[in-house]
Amino acid sequence: MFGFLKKKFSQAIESLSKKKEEEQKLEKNLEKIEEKLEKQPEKVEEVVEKAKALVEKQSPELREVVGKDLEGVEKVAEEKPSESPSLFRKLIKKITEKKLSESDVEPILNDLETGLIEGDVAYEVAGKIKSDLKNSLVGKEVGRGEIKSIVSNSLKQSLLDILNVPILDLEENVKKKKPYTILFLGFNGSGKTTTLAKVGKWLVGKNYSCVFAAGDTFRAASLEQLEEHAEKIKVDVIKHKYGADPAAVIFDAIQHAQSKGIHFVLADSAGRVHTNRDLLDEMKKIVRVNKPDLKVLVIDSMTGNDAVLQARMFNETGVDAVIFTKVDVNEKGGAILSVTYELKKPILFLCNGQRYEDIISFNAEDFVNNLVGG
Ligand SMILES: Nc1nc2c(ncn2[C@@H]2O[C@H](COP(=O)(O)OP(=O)(O)OP(=O)(O)O)[C@@H](O)[C@H]2O)c(=O)[nH]1
Ligand SMILES: [Mg+2]
Repeated sequence: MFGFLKKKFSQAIESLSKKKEEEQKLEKNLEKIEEKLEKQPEKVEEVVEKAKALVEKQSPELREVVGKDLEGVEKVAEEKPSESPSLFRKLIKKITEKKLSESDVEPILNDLETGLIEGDVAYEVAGKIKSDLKNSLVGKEVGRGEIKSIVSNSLKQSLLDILNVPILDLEENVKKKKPYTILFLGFNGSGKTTTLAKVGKWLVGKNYSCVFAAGDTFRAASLEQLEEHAEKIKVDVIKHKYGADPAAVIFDAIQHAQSKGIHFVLADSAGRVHTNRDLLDEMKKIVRVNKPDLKVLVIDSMTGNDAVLQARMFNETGVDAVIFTKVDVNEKGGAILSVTYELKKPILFLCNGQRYEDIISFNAEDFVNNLVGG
């Protein structure tokens, strides 16, 4: 699950850490030879040679800068040997400046941004992650051994910020409103009907009563598909004929639930009618007539960048929460970040398979820890 994004995040953490870790290793080694210089300032020539060799071996890119300074140390040592250790100390500091600089992070963050876009993260969101990281890293003091956790914590914070949306608790909500009607919206094939059945099973498992409303009267076999699930889960289905008005079907289901004291009405809907405009008009009518308590947009997480367009389109009816499906077959995962950033609505569940039990309550921290590690 989300292997692609995980890889991009861990590559960025590794690259950002590597440079600092190398500098810190060099610092440690230089400190050791500095101790020698303090004890025996007359050995300056030997110490400088050793330092040059170390730099050459560990950070050849620093050769030019450090080379000149080391010669400076040697020169001072000839005239005033007592000052050479402090000069050497200054040099170590210069090499291993503890603050992260813009040039340390910029190229790595650019690579991360490109990687995120390849992973279906919308441009705007990838840009936000990049600038969050830059703001929290540049100028930051980094102690030895701290760099990895600093980078990964900054990354986690940025992702949590994107996923910082209200939490939705169906069990709390049904205490206030019964029956509680949930309308499942989304494009054809996104997983509405399967997800509706999973949610039904999940609720029945918690001892809530449910009725299904067969609000997809358009697609061939949609009624049979819903009835099959209802039979397995042992809940009633309210249905009309194919071609009937879905708003009327859902209306009847709500009446049925009211008269029987049922907790939840789970209303299916069509994913495709003649045009997207017709589909939206149909959804708007359902909403107008039935005022569902929760309009849940079901998005196939494999949709890629189109997911944001879908979200915007369905949000014309007012989306209250989102469920992402097929995360079991999704390597990228960017759609979850992009859609949540766009809609700022709760993620009710992630669905990770075709069985009833393949449904996970969403927890932003678990999700982020899974992506970033740790
Ligand atoms: N791997 C995987 N497959 C899923 C998941 N959710 C749904 N599917 C499959 O996706 C396909 C479409 O699911 P449906 O529930 O029929 O989708 P729908 O949105 O109701 O489709 P329409 O009724 O045509 O609009 C089915 O084969 C499901 O088994 C999931 O989380 N993981
Ligand atoms: Mg369906």
